[in-house]
Amino acid sequence: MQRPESYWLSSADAAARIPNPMYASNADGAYPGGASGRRGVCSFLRARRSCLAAGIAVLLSLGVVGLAPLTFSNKQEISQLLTTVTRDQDNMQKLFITVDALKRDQDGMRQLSTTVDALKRDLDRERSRTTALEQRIQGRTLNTCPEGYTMWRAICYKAFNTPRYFNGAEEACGEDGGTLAMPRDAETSVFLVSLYKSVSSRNFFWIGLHDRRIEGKFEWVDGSALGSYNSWEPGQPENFKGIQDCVIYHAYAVTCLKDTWNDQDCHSSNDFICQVAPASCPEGHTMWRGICYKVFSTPKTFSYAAAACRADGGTLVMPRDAKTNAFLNSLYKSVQHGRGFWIGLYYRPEEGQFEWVDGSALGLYSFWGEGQPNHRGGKKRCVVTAKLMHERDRWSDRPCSDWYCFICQASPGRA
Ligand SMILES: [Ca+2]
Ligand SMILES: [Ca+2]
Repeated sequence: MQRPESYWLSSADAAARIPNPMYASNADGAYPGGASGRRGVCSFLRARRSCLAAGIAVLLSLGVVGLAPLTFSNKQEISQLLTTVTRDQDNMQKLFITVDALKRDQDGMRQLSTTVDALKRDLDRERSRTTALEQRIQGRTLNTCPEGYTMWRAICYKAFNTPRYFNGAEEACGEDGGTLAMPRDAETSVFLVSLYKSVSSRNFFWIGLHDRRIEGKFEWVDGSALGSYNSWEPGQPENFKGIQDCVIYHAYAVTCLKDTWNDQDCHSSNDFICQVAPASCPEGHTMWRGICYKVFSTPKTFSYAAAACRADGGTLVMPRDAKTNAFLNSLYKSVQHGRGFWIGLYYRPEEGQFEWVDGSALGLYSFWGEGQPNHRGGKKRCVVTAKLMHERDRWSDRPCSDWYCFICQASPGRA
């Protein structure tokens, strides 16, 4: 419902009649009421509109004039600030990317480190396996036969096709450190037959069996009785013409049974079979190419080291060729990681040359380090295989009074 216009007007008038402190200080002093009052207000506003407008204009212009430079510089700063913030944001993003990448790298490094650790463990395992294998190989080489001999049940045998009397054959076997062969069982007998057949199938071969002491009482050359086993050809031994006291393998026979025993004249010339106990090194020694070696880990002066080797039945090592030299280095490294070891080489001023401890000359082979030997006539007269990084296992002359580990060599013994 629309209100009548008079209501609106009267409301406006009522509003106009409310005293306003803002204008209380006006010169008019009071507000006029009713229609005449409304007119008063309008005239009042009209009278002052121009003044207000002018005032506002002045204020605005003052504000514009005063603030203009400020706003401009702020804009610049804000713009710069915005640029900086944007740049910083970019940088932060880059930094985050870098950090992520670094984290990934770190993870990668951790994985790599784990892999390296695993590889190290593998390497260690392989090393111990290699060492174990080397020890097994060394263990095998601890029992070796002389050249040309074949091992059978822990004894070395060799068939010689250089005919000798029984005594001569015994001597030949003795030169190899053994005796004529003593086949005490069927298996060994079978082995010996195959062995001499590789040399000759047409000869007789002496074995270490005889009845030289008491006729008909056969015994082995080590003095033991024949025992229960024998391989006599039927009808043997018959001591033909009363002069047959030594026994052969009948390798070649037309009318007789081949590869059986027969007594023969000891002064007939026949091939022969020798047996030798395998060579062995004392405990703690390693055999290489028929020589026993041992690393001594307590450092001594050259002369004390040489004396220790003599007490051990040998000498300081004399590596006369590259392979022996390399073997000694590997042997040393298998037990020691020190700065080197004495070898049996020293300078003889009276001879003006280096000699081995057995009195032999140095020879053609040497393994001197760079600039070595460097004090021939001075204090440095004894030789080490030097182990420092730059010395690379090469020979170097040092004062004989220095303390080094050492390696001794000795001949293997036969049981
Ligand atoms: Ca006889
Ligand atoms: Ca006979």
